[in-house]
Amino acid sequence: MAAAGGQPRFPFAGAFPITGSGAVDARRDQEPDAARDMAKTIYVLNGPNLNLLGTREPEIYGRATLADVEKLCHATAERLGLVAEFRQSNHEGELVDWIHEARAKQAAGLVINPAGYSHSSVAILDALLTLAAPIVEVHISNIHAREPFREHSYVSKAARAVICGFGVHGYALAITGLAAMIDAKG
Ligand code: CA2
Repeated sequence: MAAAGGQPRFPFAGAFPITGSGAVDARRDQEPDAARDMAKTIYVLNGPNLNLLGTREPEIYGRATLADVEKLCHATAERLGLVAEFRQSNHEGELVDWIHEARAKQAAGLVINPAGYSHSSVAILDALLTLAAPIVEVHISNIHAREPFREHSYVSKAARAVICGFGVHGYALAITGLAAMIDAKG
């Protein structure tokens, strides 16, 4: 997990009760019922060709399908008191529209695997830069250990954190980290 340049390394560190004193639970207990009961929505967006996950290149991407990843994201989000809006598109403009939707609906955060658009899309970067909510970029493979053109991601500039190389488990890690960022913000 790498924090983006210019950001504090672990801005959400305070979200974890280090001593086991139950600090987080204590703070939640003080919140009004309505606020506590209203689940926050996060968007989980997936770029081109990820609909084919599990059908080829298992040595790079594993055998899980996108439906498996969706289940993992819903389960992880639910465990953390969040609701995941999970989507995939092969079209750059549709991904941009969904980022605008996340902004309009005041999503609490966004996880994105921009897939091939990571390495080419200024349009997706520009859309992400309009979001105030935290963004976590995720890649199934380790993009730094592959072809040189995969090493650079335009999207990373807008991301609070980047996760790569953990396989599809990276989505669960991304949502867990995002939840801590959201919690730290209050
Ligand atoms: O490692 C990742 O998650 C990537 O974002 C996946 C992209 C690739 O262009 C990025 O460099 C890294 C590729 C998505 C295509 O995924 C498929 C997986 C299995 C079968 C077919 C496509």
